[in-house]
Amino acid sequence: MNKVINEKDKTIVVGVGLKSEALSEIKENLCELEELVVAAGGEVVASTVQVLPSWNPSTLIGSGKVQEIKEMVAESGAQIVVIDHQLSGIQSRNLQEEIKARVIDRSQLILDIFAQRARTYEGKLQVELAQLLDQMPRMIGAWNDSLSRLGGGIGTRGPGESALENDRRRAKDKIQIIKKKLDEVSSQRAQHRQSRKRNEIPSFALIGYTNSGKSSLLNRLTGSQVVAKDMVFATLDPTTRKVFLDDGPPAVVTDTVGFIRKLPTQLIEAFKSTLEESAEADILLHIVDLSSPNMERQVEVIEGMIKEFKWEDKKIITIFNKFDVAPPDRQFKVKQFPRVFVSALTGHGFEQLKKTMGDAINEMQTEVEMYFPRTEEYKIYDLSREAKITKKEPATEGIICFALMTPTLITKWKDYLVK
Ligand SMILES: Nc1nc2c(ncn2[C@@H]2O[C@H](COP(=O)(O)OP(=O)(O)OP(=O)(O)O)[C@@H](O)[C@H]2O)c(=O)[nH]1
Ligand SMILES: [Mg+2]
Repeated sequence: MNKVINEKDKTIVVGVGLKSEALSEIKENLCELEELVVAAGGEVVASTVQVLPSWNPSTLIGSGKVQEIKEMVAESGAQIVVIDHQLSGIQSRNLQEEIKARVIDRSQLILDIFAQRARTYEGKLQVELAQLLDQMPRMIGAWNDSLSRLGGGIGTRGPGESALENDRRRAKDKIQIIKKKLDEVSSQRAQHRQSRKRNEIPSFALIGYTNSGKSSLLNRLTGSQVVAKDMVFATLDPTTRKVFLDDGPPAVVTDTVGFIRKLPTQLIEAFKSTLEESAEADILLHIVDLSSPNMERQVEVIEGMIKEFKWEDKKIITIFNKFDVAPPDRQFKVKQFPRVFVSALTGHGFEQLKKTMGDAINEMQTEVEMYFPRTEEYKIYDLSREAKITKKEPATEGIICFALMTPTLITKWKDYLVK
């Protein structure tokens, strides 16, 4: 995989937006873009913003701005310019020719970070797929452009066309191969999930904006050592750990990749199998950084994702993290419910968090009455490992048990149910 930004590459970031967008939002996005550059290993040397009435088809931004950036590059010796908007193949090429530096867009930058972070076989495949999916339309753009430059229409063949067509075909083939490999990995993961389901272990998935503290929370909750860093997209590969809640059966918690505004759609498509981990979870834990000045917008992004993935019907607990550094009045402004205020750093609120998680599991269960004849009384021990037994009483030739159970468990133990 080609790295886009190299260590300490001098980078200029360009915020762009249409007049219809709020300037504050364009600037907020630009600050985030700077963080992304740092996460990729680059160094931001300058930034500039342009607000336009409409996009320029050949360079996205206006020609005056292009000249300004060209001068900024010459002055600072920057190697890379990152534009905070999707560029077409033609636009990148034109900008690069004009500015005399490598020009990339937000998607390419995010894909580059993902490429650097991917550790597992599956993660690497997913990133490679996302990069190919990102390149495809850019190739087509360049091809169409070469045709129109020659004044060609239907039936005319441009000189570079067959080479481009070859590249495209090769990329398409590669996409198919990677998708097949990913399907294999994903079916293995599905089997793991299936076996968890058979054993009926309730599952939680952590979702949230990048850097909100998902991994830190997992570590404190389960005593594990997942890498947690003050860095966007520190986590890529899903990690599942067991958690013991005071009241209720043991459960598992999965930590996955974080989300961000304007996440490239190719990435979402490529990371489908990682996202399935969240999709299959019984309960979603939405982690919000209560201390972030952009908290509300970050919540909107995640709630948008929840809608997009059709997860609205899932049970969701909102966890407001970083309570230790949040402005004191913030907690009174949030509307989500059920919710918990915690600090993964200090441990504040974890008792309440575990209680809320335990309650959520218990709510999924109903109390059933079961009868075990004397010859099968030993099975009650197995039952106690899978469900919470609320009452036991002797009956003729056996024992009556009351237990809290999920629908799947009820099916498994149906032979002992008292109708
Ligand atoms: N002050 C404070 N810092 C926290 C808290 N929780 C996490 N952090 C810090 O926030 C940063 C991000 O934490 P992570 O746990 O890596 O966040 P994440 O959501 O897993 O991030 P990605 O995997 O990059 O999406 C780290 O520097 C943590 O130390 C908290 O409760 N209080
Ligand atoms: Mg993480």
